[in-house]
Amino acid sequence: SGILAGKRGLIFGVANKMSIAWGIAQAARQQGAELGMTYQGDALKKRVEPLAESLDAKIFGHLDVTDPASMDAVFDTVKSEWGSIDFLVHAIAFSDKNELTGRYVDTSAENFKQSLFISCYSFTDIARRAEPLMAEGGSLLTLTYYGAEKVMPHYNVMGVAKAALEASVRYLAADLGPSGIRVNALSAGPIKTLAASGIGDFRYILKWNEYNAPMRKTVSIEEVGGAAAYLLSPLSRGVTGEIHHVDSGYHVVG
Ligand code: 0WD
Repeated sequence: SGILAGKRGLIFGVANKMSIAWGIAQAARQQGAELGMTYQGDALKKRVEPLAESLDAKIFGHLDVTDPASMDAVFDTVKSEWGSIDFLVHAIAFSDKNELTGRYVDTSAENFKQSLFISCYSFTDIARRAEPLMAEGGSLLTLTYYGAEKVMPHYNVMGVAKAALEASVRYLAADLGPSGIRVNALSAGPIKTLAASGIGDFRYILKWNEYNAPMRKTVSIEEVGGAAAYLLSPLSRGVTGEIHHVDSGYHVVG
């Protein structure tokens, strides 16, 4: 039972127990979903395997969004083993951490291309590959951050990448809506994860949110998971192209 009972979905971007994708995976499982996961490279394989096992999730192997052969392999395996999916979560982003400090204006062309490719284009690439697996309709979800809307200290090129990601949520929603596929993003407040530890002065950002957000606290991966379960489920069947903030209300004051 649960709002995702009888639904099958893929969750990309679990690195460890702190990952937002892990909070989403746990919530989706609690709500009755059957899950598939991937890991990025052998270093994460050892971490992700036991996590997947604890949720009875199937591991579809290595996925690196910059490696088209790994994308082909994962989607081919999902097609042959599952045939179809109901939802997909993209919780993937990357930038050279040397550029997540100092000034945005100093971003290199190389890191600009890499950050936009991994943090934005990969969601479009994944959406295109997921469409044929969602013949009965489905829900695609990505993760974004307030730095897309407002200048946040040190978020720099990631803010530009997230702005592009949020725009692509709207274009994808328009393209895939006629096929019954919804496309949304959760804009999560700051959470201490592996990816976040690369951002300069991240502890200060956490404190700032805690002092200023209407709810006077930061959010947990469980709270992001709860909102994700709703957006992945038929409860949100009238919702697409939406950027939904899960940030203790910070965006109304910040
Ligand atoms: O405060 C935060 N932590 C927030 C994160 C606030 C708002 C949004 N987000 C976003 C991130 O930008 C990202 O899109 O949430 C998403 C998930 O990030 P996370 O949970 O904060 O971070 P983490 O646990 O590190 O997971 C991101 C993972 C990677 O981990 P590392 O840290 O090893 O790069 O994204 C995956 C990888 O597992 N990833 C890739 N997967 C496939 N191919 C690639 C790639 N090329 N690059 C990174």
